[in-house]
Amino acid sequence: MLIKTSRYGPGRVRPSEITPKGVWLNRRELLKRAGFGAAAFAVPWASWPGLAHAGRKLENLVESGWMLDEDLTSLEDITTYNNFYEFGTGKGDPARYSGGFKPLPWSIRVGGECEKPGVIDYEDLIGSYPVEERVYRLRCVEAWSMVVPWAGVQLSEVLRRFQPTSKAKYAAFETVYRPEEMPGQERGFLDWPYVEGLRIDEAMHPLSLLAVGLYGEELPNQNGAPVRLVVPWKYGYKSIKSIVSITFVEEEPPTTWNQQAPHEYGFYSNVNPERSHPRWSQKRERRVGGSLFASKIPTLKFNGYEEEVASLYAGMDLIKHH
Ligand SMILES: Nc1nc2c(c(=O)[nH]1)N[C@H]1C(S)=C(S)[C@@H](COP(=O)(O)O)O[C@H]1N2
Ligand SMILES: [Mo]
Repeated sequence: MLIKTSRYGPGRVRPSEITPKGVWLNRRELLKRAGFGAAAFAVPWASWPGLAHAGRKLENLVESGWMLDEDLTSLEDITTYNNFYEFGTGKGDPARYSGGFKPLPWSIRVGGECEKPGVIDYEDLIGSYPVEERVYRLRCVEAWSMVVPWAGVQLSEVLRRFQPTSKAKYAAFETVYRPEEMPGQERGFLDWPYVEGLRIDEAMHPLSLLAVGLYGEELPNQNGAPVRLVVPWKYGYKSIKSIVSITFVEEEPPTTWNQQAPHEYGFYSNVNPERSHPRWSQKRERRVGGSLFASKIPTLKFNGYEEEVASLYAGMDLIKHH
């Protein structure tokens, strides 16, 4: 089942190339194309077995130019095959063990090198900025990938409100620390809380998304409720979940996986088939949910967004700065 948008060719569709009605698929249509009938659309997540969080339907979703003409990964696969070590290291652990996590109410502290440090409340976030639906690939360093219909707010729009100063060279992100709700945090899998960082121009790039939902509903716990980052040209682990703070800083901030294994995970972590990882080839990837016998597909440089983001790294050695 392929979404026919041959007019735009394979791969990403650029906003400038589309007429909103031409490519836009409404949610009902998205679900159908992902293999759900119209009936499935009416079933709230609460009644799905094994799903940890029943999300509200997001109102007023805005059409977006950032779509892909690829089969969407099913909601079930997106919500049962996760990396979220706060709930365990197994792919099924986040769906299984995140039921006690209470994402709402929620707010994010924003501070550091900015004129107007403050707090942004979740309801304010989804109420004051356009919440866009964007279909992105999530490419994990472990050589699997998914195609996800995210809903989210462009990160740059939110960051601008706090007026970063000229000293804001990077943005540092932090996941919530709540061992009583996140059983993995009782164990030493990683140094908690999980932290990530972007260079400021990466954070301000229009592709960078603060995701608040998928398939038109609020994020389930296992996918990083209620707010997580999605940076589609970087490996999945840069997309930090359940964010409680964003800090503008002058120096490159520490990142969890880089601290854990510096030679395996660099600060930039751009999807790059040319730069091998000691344990997983980065040349090809397996689509989650596909047949076990399906052949792997080639991994694209910058996950397919070379045209949009390559200029951010002009002159940089991306093997050294991996
Ligand atoms: N806080 C936190 N964020 C995280 C992780 C994590 O363990 N903890 N795992 C990362 C990794 S390795 C990947 S591949 C993606 C997976 O996102 P998904 O479960 O929504 O597919 O989340 C990233 N964000
Ligand atoms: Mo990952």
